[in-house]
Amino acid sequence: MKARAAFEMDEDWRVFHPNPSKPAFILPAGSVDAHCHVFGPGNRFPFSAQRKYTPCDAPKETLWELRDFLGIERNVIVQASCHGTDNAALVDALEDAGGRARGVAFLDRDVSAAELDALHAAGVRAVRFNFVKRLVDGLPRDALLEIVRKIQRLGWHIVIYFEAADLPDLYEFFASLPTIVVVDHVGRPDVTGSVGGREFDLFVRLMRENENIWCKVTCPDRLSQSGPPGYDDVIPFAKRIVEAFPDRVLWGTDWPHPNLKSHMPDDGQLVDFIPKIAETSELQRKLLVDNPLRLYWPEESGAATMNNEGQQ
Ligand code: 0GY
Repeated sequence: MKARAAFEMDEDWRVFHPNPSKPAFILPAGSVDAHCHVFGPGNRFPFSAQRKYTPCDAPKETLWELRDFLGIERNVIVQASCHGTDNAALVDALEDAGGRARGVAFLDRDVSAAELDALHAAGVRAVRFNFVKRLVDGLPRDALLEIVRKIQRLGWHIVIYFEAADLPDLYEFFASLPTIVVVDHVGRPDVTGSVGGREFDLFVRLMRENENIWCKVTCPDRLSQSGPPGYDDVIPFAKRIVEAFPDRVLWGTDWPHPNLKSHMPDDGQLVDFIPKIAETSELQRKLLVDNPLRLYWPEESGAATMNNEGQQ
């Protein structure tokens, strides 16, 4: 039998919360966790040789337990950089989910049509481009565009991860992308700056001028300086986006919270963050149910269907 690699998580790795609290906020029926990950298990799905961190195992079974405990109905599982472009753990989770999960993959530029078809059949609906330098060695833009050309026939969209300080350099490239584009983690603003300041205004402008650009209002735990339980300093940033673009926002837990060094969030508190940034039941329904269904389960969505340029 082929020997499997044994992985030791990084010494400073923080393992996900062992027993999150029950949230006070009751999620509406049909809520989607639109950003979460699975890691390994490493002895079954080895981590990438190019990875920048070695996490703890975070298997699909634990994700399903969290889903059920929090009152979530579906998941969008995002390929994490530690698995590189080997999407096997992601596909395994999607196949186990009985239609209740969709996926976002990492791809090589030479990915074949048959590989894409297999990913689509498993439930993948998007490709992720990561521009966070500490996490990946970036791909050249012509490679990204080659991948974009390949995914368009499947109606997939693009998920981008970048830090706000890098947006000025990336703005025109992002604005030129032809599909729906979903931005991770509110565009990672520096929340010690002003919500009406130049840096965050640039991100708001990107969304205002490009109706195909969506945003995940995720990871207050990752963005906050004031910290748990309330993550109060992140509220104005996420709320501004939810109120300005109610039909283009998504929410997720980010479980198992890769690379957090300051603390490990209680996932129940992350659910209780939602009504602070989406104050009405209509905003909450769009954020948690209507928008993710329209994007990831359009065949089940009651809303008008969209082409993948975001037009209804
Ligand atoms: C996240 C955040 C991070 C990690 C990754 O792919 C990844 O490794 O996304 C991070 O370290 O900021 O999206 O979960």
